[in-house]
Amino acid sequence: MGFSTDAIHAGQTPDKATNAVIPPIYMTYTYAQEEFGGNQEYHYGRSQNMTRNILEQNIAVLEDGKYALAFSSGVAAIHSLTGILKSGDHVIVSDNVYGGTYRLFDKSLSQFGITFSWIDFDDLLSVEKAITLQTKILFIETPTNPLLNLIDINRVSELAHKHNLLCVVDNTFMTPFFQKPLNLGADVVIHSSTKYLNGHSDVIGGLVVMNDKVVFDKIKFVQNSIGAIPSPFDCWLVLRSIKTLAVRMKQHNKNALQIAKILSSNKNIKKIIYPGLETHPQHELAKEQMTGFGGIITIELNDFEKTKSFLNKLKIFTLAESLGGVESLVNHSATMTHASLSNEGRLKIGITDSLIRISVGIEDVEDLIQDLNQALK
Ligand code: P1T
Repeated sequence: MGFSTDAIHAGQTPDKATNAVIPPIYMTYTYAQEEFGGNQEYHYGRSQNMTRNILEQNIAVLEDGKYALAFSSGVAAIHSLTGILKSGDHVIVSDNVYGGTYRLFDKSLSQFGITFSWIDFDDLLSVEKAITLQTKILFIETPTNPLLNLIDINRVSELAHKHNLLCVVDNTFMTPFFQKPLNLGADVVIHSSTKYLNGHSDVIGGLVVMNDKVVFDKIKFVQNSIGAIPSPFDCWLVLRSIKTLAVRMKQHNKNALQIAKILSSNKNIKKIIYPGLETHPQHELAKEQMTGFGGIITIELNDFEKTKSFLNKLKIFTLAESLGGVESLVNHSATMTHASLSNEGRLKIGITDSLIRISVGIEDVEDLIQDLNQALK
């Protein structure tokens, strides 16, 4: 099936009770036991919920995976994945990831004896050198948040498998519409479904997709043990939103590419990063492992004062954390999404105080261009 056909139908047969075309929101947390000691599938809502299961089946198909699990947020998905580790285990992470992922690993999980190395995955030799007998996971985001560095999923997966490790890819920025990490060799895909998958800035959610039953069983056990599950209503909203994922992603991509090209020649911008521009150092890799370039553009202005004034002058672009919604947002990474990194840590990877992440929405592009131009002036 084509992507949109799957997005609209996968996992969703008419409801058995009424033939409802749209899956119902199974708003129940317990299920009548047909007989004492019986062996039925549904017992308790933390363990099983039909609306959640449908969402899980849907995203598994879209990512070309066998199994999926849904969580109450993207970080809950990441946390549950790392719940399969034990004290003493080691994870190698790309040096630029979402600030909340950094905080979870560096400030929270490290307290439980799990160790993390932060490496630039452009240099796979350094990654290999950092592997120890305790290493269990290579964890990457590509493109990274907010610097839009690309990481070669194929090569990282090969390295992971050479050392018997799991290659985990956070695919939030691309979605399976533009990038399918499992087909490039990755073992596990992570999503913050809060972003493009839901796309309407009204749900917080996370998803994990994989092919290996052993890994699935372990994460499912953690999901049930810690209870980081989404509500049936949130699952239903994400399912509904995924039906339009393809049309939204095409428009995000089209708008962003047009805006990136125009901003490239704006003298008030010191640096512009967008994988769809030929000036992006990994533009060739972008064309190889992605089928589009996404809706995020990162720019650097000349100084902090001009950055503040630019952010305050925008009218359509809203200054807010998050990305991937139909409405355009701007984010000041240093003080917002990546505030949990130290000043030095941010500067080391290139998140300066003049860096702005633009999430290009699907409004009329002429309005977006005009808004950016007036604020840049
Ligand atoms: O917010 P939550 O649903 O928990 O998702 C966490 C997360 C995971 N992975 C990536 C790549 C992300 O960008 C995020 C969340 N990011 C933002 C809130 C942001 O503004 O960048």
